[in-house]
Amino acid sequence: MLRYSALVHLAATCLLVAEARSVIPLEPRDVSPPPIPGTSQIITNGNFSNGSYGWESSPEGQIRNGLYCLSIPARAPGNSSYLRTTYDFLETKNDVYTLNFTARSSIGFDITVLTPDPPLDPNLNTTAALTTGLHPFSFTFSPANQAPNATLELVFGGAPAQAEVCIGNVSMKRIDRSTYIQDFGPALKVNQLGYIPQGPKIATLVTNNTSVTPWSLVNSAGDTVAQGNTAHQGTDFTSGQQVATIDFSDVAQEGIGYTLRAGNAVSFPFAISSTLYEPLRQDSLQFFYQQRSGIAIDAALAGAEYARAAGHVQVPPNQGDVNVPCQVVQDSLIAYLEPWTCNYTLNVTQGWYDAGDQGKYVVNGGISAAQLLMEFERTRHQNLTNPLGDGSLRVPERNNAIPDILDEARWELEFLLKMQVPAGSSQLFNGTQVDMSGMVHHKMHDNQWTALPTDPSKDPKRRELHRPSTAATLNLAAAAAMAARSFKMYDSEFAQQCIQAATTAYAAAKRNPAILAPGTDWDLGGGAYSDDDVSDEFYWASAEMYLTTGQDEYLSDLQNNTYFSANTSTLFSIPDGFSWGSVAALGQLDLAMVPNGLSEMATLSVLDAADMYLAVQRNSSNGYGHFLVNYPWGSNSNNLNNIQIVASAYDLSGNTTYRDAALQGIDYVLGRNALAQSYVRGYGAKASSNMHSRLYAHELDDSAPLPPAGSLAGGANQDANDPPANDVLVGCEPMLCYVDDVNSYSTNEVAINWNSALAWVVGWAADHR
Ligand SMILES: *[C@@H]1O[C@H](CO)[C@@H](O)[C@H](O)[C@H]1NC(C)=O
Ligand SMILES: *[C@@H]1O[C@H](CO)[C@@H](O)[C@H](O)[C@H]1NC(C)=O
Ligand SMILES: *[C@@H]1O[C@H](CO)[C@@H](O)[C@H](O)[C@H]1NC(C)=O
Ligand SMILES: *[C@@H]1O[C@H](CO)[C@@H](O)[C@H](O)[C@H]1NC(C)=O
Ligand SMILES: *[C@@H]1O[C@H](CO)[C@@H](O)[C@H](O)[C@H]1NC(C)=O
Ligand SMILES: *[C@@H]1O[C@H](CO)[C@@H](O)[C@H](O)[C@H]1NC(C)=O
Ligand SMILES: *[C@@H]1O[C@H](CO)[C@@H](O)[C@H](O)[C@H]1NC(C)=O
Ligand SMILES: *[C@@H]1O[C@H](CO)[C@@H](O)[C@H](O)[C@H]1NC(C)=O
Ligand SMILES: *[C@@H]1O[C@H](CO)[C@@H](O)[C@H](O)[C@H]1NC(C)=O
Ligand SMILES: *[C@@H]1O[C@H](CO)[C@@H](O)[C@H](O)[C@H]1NC(C)=O
Ligand SMILES: *[C@@H]1O[C@H](CO)[C@@H](O)[C@H](O)[C@H]1NC(C)=O
Ligand SMILES: *[C@@H]1O[C@H](CO)[C@@H](O)[C@H](O)[C@H]1NC(C)=O
Ligand SMILES: [Ca+2]
Ligand SMILES: [Ca+2]
Repeated sequence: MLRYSALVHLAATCLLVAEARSVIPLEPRDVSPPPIPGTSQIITNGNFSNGSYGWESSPEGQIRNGLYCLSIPARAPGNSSYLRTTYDFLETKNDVYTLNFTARSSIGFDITVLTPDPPLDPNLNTTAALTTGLHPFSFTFSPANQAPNATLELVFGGAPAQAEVCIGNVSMKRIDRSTYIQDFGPALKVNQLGYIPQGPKIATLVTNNTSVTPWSLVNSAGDTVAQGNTAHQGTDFTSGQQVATIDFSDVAQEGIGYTLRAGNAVSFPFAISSTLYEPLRQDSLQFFYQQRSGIAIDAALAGAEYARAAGHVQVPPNQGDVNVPCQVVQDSLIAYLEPWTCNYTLNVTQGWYDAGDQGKYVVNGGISAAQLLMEFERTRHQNLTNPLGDGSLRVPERNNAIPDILDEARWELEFLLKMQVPAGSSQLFNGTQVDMSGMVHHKMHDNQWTALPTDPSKDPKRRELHRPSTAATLNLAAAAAMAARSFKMYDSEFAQQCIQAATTAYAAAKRNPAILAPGTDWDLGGGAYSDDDVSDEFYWASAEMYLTTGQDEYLSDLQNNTYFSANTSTLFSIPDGFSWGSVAALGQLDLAMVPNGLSEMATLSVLDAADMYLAVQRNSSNGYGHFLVNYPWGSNSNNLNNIQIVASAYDLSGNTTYRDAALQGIDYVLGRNALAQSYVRGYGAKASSNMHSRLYAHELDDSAPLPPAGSLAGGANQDANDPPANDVLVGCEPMLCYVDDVNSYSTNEVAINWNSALAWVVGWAADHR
């Protein structure tokens, strides 16, 4: 999950611009003239009707029949012959542009078409094969970098003999989204996957009718099987819609193709099934295999369209991840506003690609692996025959006598372990040499952004380790301590390796309790994952170390942590919920779930937290039964993490109020929301399918696949900020701030920590029929 903000973005871009120069030296330039009124045309005088105004060339050319013609010397070197705009224009990162021109040459040869802006954008750096006849060319591209000073350039070097080249009708337009209309789906919103027979079955009708509306439930044969009246609810606060609810919980007859009808509205079809969540339990976990780094993705396991070569195993053009150096000092000055580097390289292969990008971030990897481990551990403490056992997932390790969900988590854990600083290393921090041994690097990623799509094995950028942080160190301690518990009975050697690494990390974090990951360390090819409060990380890590080892040291650290005596809403970060940067709740959940001397106390606090979420769900201004008050970046994961609290309350108490509340909360993610949007690819009649990802950017390039079934979109973001969102979501009500567009990273990205939340929750739901 990557966070951007417009202001910081511009500042960081300027730094980038200052650092990286283009291949062609730039003279001082005019700023872009205002675009042609009424169009999104960026090119001034593209048909040369006003002479060469807006253009410069080498050598100088002449205008003939609306074409600009130049005489190119034979074998002119590189960029000595060119035609380019005289002014700078804005290229918005990730937006969509179309460049058209017509061209011919007296001799057939390839010219280069590029926006040679600092840095040269990889997404418009292509060739056009000129022929003697006038031919139209068209290129659609999405800039990989924010370029406030872009120029368009056609480079004519390399003609085999003296050639006359003519160019005309140059047009470059930003995508026009003015005709976009948000699709709200039917006024009657349901969970498009369906409902379980013994669970609650609630739907929402958007209606201005303040009295009752009759509804009917129709089965796939067209028979009405239940009827009733809506219950008027009033204004749903975060969508602004007037809503009523429909309760058909009494219907338990299994079937597919049910629809609800009320007034003129007909819902999307849905099922009533006791096995409703089983396919999604598997698919939500399958996402992790497909995000794996350092291993070829097997067509037999993932499907032919998802098969790919191993990513980042240092086979060119990859520069990583086998011998990854620390960030170069000049970049560290931007990232930390002070010098930092190290004198070693690490083999940091494996792990999962974080999100739409191909960085690997310890704090986000840690919570994601932890949620998978919790999903596994839950089945043990609930005495369930493990449905996630060996052979249950389409992974290479499906026949190794180890539960597959542990195999999947291990792929990430192996990476996390490799991110630990070797013994005996001192590094600069805050102007002094600090013993960093046993600390953990916060993240590793490209030094610059790559384009969408990018196959991981084709990523040519330098991969770099970033400065260790206390948060990452504690995150590894917590996740590795958890892993040691679960792996003990399957692979004692690995369990031993995990607890050793966790012990070393925990001690290192206590030695260096305030090496914080700063918000300035972003946009050099990765997100910051900054965190200026690590007391919650200390709480989580001490809880897991205590649960795994039973040692007093960890217990006393735990009891001495401010979170130990904090009130429930602080401990559980209510109402937004826990997340990669607020992890105290994870410790508390495990203290409740894993038997120990503090379980009773922790259980009471989980029930207390769940009651607070029940209040959110039952608030009369909440017409959709979710657990959200705000819609931050990745809000679907906030809803799901909150469901994990409520579902855990059911596991701990057996009180079906919590079970029903948790099941209802899931409906939101699968379509019972103001947009009637299922945010899970492949699940539901109107499901997200253009998520932001370098792997799954099908919307930009037919050769890339759509996201795999079971991928979760981030969802509504009340501060949505990206090129499509800025065009089509202006002034949106919070629940409506979503657009299923591959470039909408702020509403539609995929991320491991979002899919881990989905996996835990649907894994839990699949156990309830
Ligand atoms: C050239 O482009 C301008 C601006 O788009 C337009 O007004 C004009 O009609 C065009 N001229 C020709 C000859 O196509
Ligand atoms: C045409 O070019 C002249 C300079 O040659 C410039 O002053 C003028 O603004 C241009 N007109 C348009 C419509 O761009
Ligand atoms: C560019 O050319 C393509 C293909 O001919 C055409 O569909 C498109 O409308 C053109 N776009 C612009 C901005 O001229
Ligand atoms: C631009 O294209 C050239 C030729 O294919 C390639 O060598 C170069 O690496 C590309 N640059 C970028 C930034 O993609
Ligand atoms: C980019 O353009 C802006 C004006 O749009 C200007 O202020 C800035 O100095 C330019 N930067 C470079 C590196 O040319
Ligand atoms: C409800 O009333 C508002 C305001 O008059 C109107 O914009 C909206 O379309 C109506 N909604 C429905 C579902 O009829
Ligand atoms: C890097 O780690 C991978 C996975 O553990 C291993 O297969 C590979 O041999 C290692 N490479 C080096 C050079 O140590
Ligand atoms: C699981 O089994 C153990 C041992 O039989 C028992 O103590 C525990 O209460 C059971 N847990 C649940 C949730 O049924
Ligand atoms: C790297 O730095 C450490 C101190 O942090 C030092 O002990 C070691 O000798 C250095 N190694 C190399 C190869 O320079
Ligand atoms: C950095 O050093 C200054 C001065 O030595 C000290 O006051 C400050 O607490 C240090 N900050 C951290 C985070 O260690
Ligand atoms: C408990 O924490 C306080 C600061 O919050 C610290 O001064 C004290 O030494 C700690 N006690 C133990 C036993 O760690
Ligand atoms: C179940 O939990 C709800 C919500 O906290 C509470 O109102 C109810 O009394 C509980 N039921 C039992 C049997 O404890
Ligand atoms: Ca296995
Ligand atoms: Ca924190």
